[in-house]
Amino acid sequence: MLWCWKLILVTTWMLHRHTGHAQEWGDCGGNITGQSSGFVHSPNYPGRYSNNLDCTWTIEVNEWEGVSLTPVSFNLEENFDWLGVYKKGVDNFISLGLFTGTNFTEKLVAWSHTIRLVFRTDYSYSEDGFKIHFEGNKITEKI
Ligand SMILES: [Ca+2]
Repeated sequence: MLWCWKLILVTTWMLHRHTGHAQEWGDCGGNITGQSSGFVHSPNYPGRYSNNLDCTWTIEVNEWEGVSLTPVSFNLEENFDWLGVYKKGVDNFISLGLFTGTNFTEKLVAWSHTIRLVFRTDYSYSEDGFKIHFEGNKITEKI
């Protein structure tokens, strides 16, 4: 019966790719694989996020692609709540930036098919949080 499940999984995967249906992830962290694009947002978005959060999302697109991130909205308590972006290196994750306040970069392109988002909030005060679009893009040339 295993082949049957595999068939269902592959069919589901193909349907997602062909319809371009944008899925959204809003739990505190998770593993996102087999998606060419989608959205990640802070828990309770567009409402305010909670205090003392420590959420990690790992996003993996196709092996020959790099992940690009584009903010839809971004608003964290400046200097106290942070979103870190990391790309997968050979044997660890390498920081691409730490973002706070409303200062997420316009577009972030990682030359890696696996990236990690880490969202940490302190013990008091919160803002509306973030919603970020991710997409796998073919890496044609490394400059
Ligand atoms: Ca806070």
